[in-house]
Amino acid sequence: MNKKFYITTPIYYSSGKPHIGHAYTTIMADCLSKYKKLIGYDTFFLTGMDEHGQKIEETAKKNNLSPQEMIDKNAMIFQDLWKKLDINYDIFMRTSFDEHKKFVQEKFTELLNKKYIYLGEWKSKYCVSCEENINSSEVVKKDNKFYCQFGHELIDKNEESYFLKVSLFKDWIKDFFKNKKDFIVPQSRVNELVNNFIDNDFSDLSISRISFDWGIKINENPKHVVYVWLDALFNYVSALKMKNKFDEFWSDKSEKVHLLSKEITRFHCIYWPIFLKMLDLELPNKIISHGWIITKTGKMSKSLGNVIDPIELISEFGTDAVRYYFMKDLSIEKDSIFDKDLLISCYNSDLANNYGNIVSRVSGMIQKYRDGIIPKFKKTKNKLNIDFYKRINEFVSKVEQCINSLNVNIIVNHVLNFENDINLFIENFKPWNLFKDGNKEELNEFLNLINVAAKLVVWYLSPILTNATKIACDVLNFDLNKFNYKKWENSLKEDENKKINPNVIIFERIKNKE
Ligand code: ME8
Repeated sequence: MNKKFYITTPIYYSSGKPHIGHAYTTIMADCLSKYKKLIGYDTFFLTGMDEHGQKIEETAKKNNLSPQEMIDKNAMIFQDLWKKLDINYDIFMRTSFDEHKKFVQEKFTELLNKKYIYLGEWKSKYCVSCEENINSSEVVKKDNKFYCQFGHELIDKNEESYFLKVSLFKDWIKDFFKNKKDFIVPQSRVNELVNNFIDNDFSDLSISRISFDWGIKINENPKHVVYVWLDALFNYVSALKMKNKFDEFWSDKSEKVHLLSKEITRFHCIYWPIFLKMLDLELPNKIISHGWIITKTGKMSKSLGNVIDPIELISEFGTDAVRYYFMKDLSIEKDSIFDKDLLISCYNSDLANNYGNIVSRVSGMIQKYRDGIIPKFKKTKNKLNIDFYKRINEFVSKVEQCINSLNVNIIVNHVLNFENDINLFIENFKPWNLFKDGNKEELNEFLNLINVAAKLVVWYLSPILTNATKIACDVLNFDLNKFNYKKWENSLKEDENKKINPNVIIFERIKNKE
């Protein structure tokens, strides 16, 4: 039986259009899902929309739409972007699905029956934009008004509410973090969570609202709707139930990973494990909390007018360039500045000069020296060939380790080093001299080796470069699905007498505008 891998993005708020931050997380989840598939895992990839709550209700009203009209419209806009970015999710989850609503209601009842829920009075400073209570230590006061750390104005809440007894689990969650060191990536976020939230006023969580009704009604008391974060987090499990994949992908045998950025780490790392623990459900294995994409003028925000539209980027540079740049240049650990000039130089150096050039050189040399036919494979004693043989083995031996690190930066660097070594091998081997001297056997072996090396590059970047892969496979006459990277040596024999096609330019260099 294949190993299982479940990856999720956050389900995005349905109150606005997607921007490059949403695109970044979703591309990363898509690549990780495709990488795991590449090494033989069964995968399930979830993305979707968070469609309830006060923010959605208020935004719809401002736009003269009903909440349902707005969420339907925005779900289509997000799905359209994912199509343009070649995102292959297994479910586009929406919290307005009836199955999800029923699931949340059932879990609420279960928590009520287990006596983890009580009715009380909720008094708090609340951020509607973040849909979050703000602790007194985090409130920013300015001109007698109160704001959250992101500059959203806070409102005073004072209403009847159900509470979840999360405070009972304070020691449990701290121990959990202590014992499971690799739960949160990067680990530097753990101290932040413990100091800012767990050791600082960790009180029971208000989990219902009565001041608006765009949410999931609580069966036992329908004037209350479920707090949007409780509703939203449950989607990760309700979606699997909907698709009959729960036993397969939420079991202790499955690797379950949530991908998100740092501002919502608290909900995923503290509250979500506590909800699951209360319900005796499996916990996720890992939360990857990446940094933010910011611009040269700071964090993206509508009011600053510096929001970058992913659709414009795709139409300017193409899907592959956007996917590759995001995966190579943006970091999980820290915030990264999005910069078009960096995208262009990354495109030119890595995609046009390296990837495209390797496919082109291999095809060109096989055309020139062997009329486009891959020669018979025979081992010789040529030292450069022997060393390169070892280099391929070294590359292949680290593939699984790199993919299992779940860090696409590491994966890309691994292939970049290999690409550099392919180019170096060609420069050192000087096939043009052997061709002139008529040294057939060593030249043939060289052509066999660079053909398989190019195939490995194309194979290894196929989860990121969804369009270029098709073109490169066409040029190299390469069927990705039949390729077994661990048995790469077999293809030296299998490819004998195969016809390589003339090269086409996969990535045209972009000229800098200046
Ligand atoms: O928080 N840089 O939804 P959301 C990198 N509905 N990633 C960014 C980003 C940026 N500048 N901006 C957004 C919500 N993201 C909730 C989630 S999950 C049960 C509920 C990405 O629409 C990043 O993944 O505000 C971040 O965590 C997410 O979008 C927030 O999306």
